[in-house]
Amino acid sequence: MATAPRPRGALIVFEGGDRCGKTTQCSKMVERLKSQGVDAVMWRFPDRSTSIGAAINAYLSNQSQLDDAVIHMLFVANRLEKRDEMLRLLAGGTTLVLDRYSYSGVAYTAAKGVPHLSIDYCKSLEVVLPAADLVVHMSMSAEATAARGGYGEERYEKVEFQARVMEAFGQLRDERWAAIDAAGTIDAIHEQVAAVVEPVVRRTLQGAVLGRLWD
Ligand code: FDM
Repeated sequence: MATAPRPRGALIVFEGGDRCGKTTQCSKMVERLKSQGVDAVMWRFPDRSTSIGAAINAYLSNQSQLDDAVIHMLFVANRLEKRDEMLRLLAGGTTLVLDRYSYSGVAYTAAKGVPHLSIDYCKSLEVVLPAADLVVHMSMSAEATAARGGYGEERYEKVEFQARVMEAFGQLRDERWAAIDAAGTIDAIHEQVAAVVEPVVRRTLQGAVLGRLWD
């Protein structure tokens, strides 16, 4: 008797401004899924471990200057270089939990207000990437994140800029988005996150089709 193909994993993306607690919530969610027997891994974008990621890291930590279009392309390339591995993992049944993805790419660049780097243009560069099954948007005001420890160390951690990023995120919102108020305790936020993530993971394991970004 032929064995049924292994169901694919879910692509769960966490998005939000700097210092909103995404990384903490991503890792807690992965641990929870694993404890339920779900094969899950966490990735971060930018992936600073590659040579493209090292160039991005130098830019973010103000050790280099780059044209806005160039740094945008590097962020895109940093995702494209991981595309094959993402598709392989998802097809093999692993759920990927991403700390930022293309939505950050589009929102942060669009927030710069450079006319030739519009939201539509930025989106068009990444249509070959898989769509998220769920975007967990950790929402918090730019002022509230600015009050958090370590704020201001990296290039984009400025209140006025972060407020424009929030606005740009608002324009990317679609039916796959779930907004979570990021201002509560870690455990309370985790319960809200789990309540939106778990049904999507279950649905995906039951055969939901993997889409393409922005379709
Ligand atoms: N960022 C992140 C972008 O500008 N474009 C992107 O495509 C991505 C993935 O880089 F300020 C910005 C968002 C943030 C910084 O910070 C990365 P973290 O702390 O590694 O998430």
